[in-house]
Amino acid sequence: MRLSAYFLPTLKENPAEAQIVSHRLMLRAGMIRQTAAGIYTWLPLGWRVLRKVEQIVREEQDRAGAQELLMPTIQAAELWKESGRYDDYGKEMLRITDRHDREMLYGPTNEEMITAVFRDNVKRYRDLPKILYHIQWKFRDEVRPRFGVMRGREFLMKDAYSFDLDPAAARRSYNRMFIAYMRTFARMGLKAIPMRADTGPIGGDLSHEFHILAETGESAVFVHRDFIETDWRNREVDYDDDLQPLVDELTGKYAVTEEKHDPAMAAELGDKLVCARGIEVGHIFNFGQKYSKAMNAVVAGPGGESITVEMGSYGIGVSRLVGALIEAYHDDAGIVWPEAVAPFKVGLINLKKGDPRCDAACETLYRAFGSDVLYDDRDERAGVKFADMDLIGLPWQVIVGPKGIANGMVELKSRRTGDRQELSLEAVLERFGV
Ligand code: 5CA
Repeated sequence: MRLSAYFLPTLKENPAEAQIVSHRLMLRAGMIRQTAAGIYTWLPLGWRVLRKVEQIVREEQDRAGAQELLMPTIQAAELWKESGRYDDYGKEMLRITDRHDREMLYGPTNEEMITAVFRDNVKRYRDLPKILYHIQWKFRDEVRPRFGVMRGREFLMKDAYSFDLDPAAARRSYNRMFIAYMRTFARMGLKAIPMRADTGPIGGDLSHEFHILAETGESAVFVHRDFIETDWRNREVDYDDDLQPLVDELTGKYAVTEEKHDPAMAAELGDKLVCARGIEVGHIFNFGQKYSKAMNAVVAGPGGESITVEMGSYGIGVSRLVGALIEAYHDDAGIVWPEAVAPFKVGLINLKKGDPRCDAACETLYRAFGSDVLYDDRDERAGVKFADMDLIGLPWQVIVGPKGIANGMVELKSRRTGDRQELSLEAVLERFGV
C-alpha cells in the first residue's frame, strides 16, 4: 500500500477524550474513530489488525475442533423469554421493536440462539459432541463505555458453545477451549493468565477468565513467577489427549486470584508470587443444563431415552484484544506491534521522493514485499515520516536515503529494539525471503 493513497488520518496531538494509552494511540494512529459513545468505525489500519487478531482466534478454534457458523446480530425476544433472561438482562440489553411491533434485541451474547439452532437440528446422541462458534458484533448498553475499544457498547466477540452428553464430556470440551485460549493469546505474543471467576448473568459454577498482563490493566492479579516465564507458543497440544492434567497444572500449581490466594497458598508460594495487572480478554463457562433444560435441548440416547445436553460457552473479546495488545506493546513514540498481528510487516520510507535512485530502489522493494508493506512515498519531511512510522508501529522499517543508496545500501530498523543495520538492497530482500 502506498501511503500517499492510503486512508490513514494520523493525529499529532493527544486527543483529550482518551484516558488510556491504547485509546490514545488507536486514535492518533488513525485506526478508529468514535461515531457514538462506545461505538467505533474501524479505519483501514485498525481493520487490518482486527482481521489478523480474528484470524488467529479462528485458526485456534478450528484446531481445537470447533466449527464456525454465523448467527445474526438481531434476535427475537421470544428466545430470551424461554430462558428467562429477557427480564434478567436489564438495561444492558438494547431492545428494538420492528414495524409489526414485535420485540427484538441486538444480541449481547448468543446462548439462547445457539441452543435453538441445536435443538431444532440435532436429535441423536451420536451427533455429539459439538462445539460451534461465531465471530460477530455484540451490543451491550454499558453504563460507562470507556477506554475506547476496551469497553465499547458495540464490540466484536468470538463466542463458542459446546454440547455434550454428560458432565465428564462437557469438562473435556471446556478443557479444549481452555488450552485453545492459552495457544491463541500466546500466538499474539501475549501472556494469558487463567483465573477462576464468577459467572454473572451467563450462569453455571465453573468458569475462568483469561487476563493478559499489561501495566495499565484494570484488575490486580497474583500470579506464580514460573507461570509468567512459561512460553506457550511452542507447546504442542493433541486435542484428543486427556487435557485435564495440563489444565490442573495451569489452574492448580500456578493458581492465580484477584486477591492474595488464601494464606496457606501464599505461604507455600512465598516470593514466587508476583502481583501484576491484567486485562480480561476471554471468559469461559460451564453451565450444565441451564439453557438446555429451559429450552428443551434434548437428544435421543442409545435406548431412545431423552438426554438433556450439557453446555458451556466460551468468549474472546476480539476488538478488546486490539486495545489490550497496544497496552502491552507500546513505547513513548507509539505502538510496537508483535509481528503476528501487525497491520503490515514492513514500513518502507523514501527519504527523498523525486531522487531517481531512491525512487527506483523503493519501487523494487515495494514490489518485492507485496501486500505486507506500507510505502511512505509522500512528499514530506524525513522527521514527519519517522514519527508517523514509529507511531503506527510496524515491526520493521526499511529506510532509503540518497547517501546510502548511492552505495547500494539501505537501513533496516527494528521498531521494537531500535537497532539499525546498513544492508544492501539484495540483503534486505534476502533477509525477508522476498
Ligand atoms: N457468552 C459468554 C461467553 S461466549 C460471554 O458473553 N462472556 S463475557 O460476557 O465474559 O464476554 C466475553 C468477552 O467479551 C470478555 O471476556 C471480554 O473480553 C469481551 N467483552 C465483554 N464486554 C465487552 C465490552 N463492553 N467491550 C469490549 N469487549 C467486551
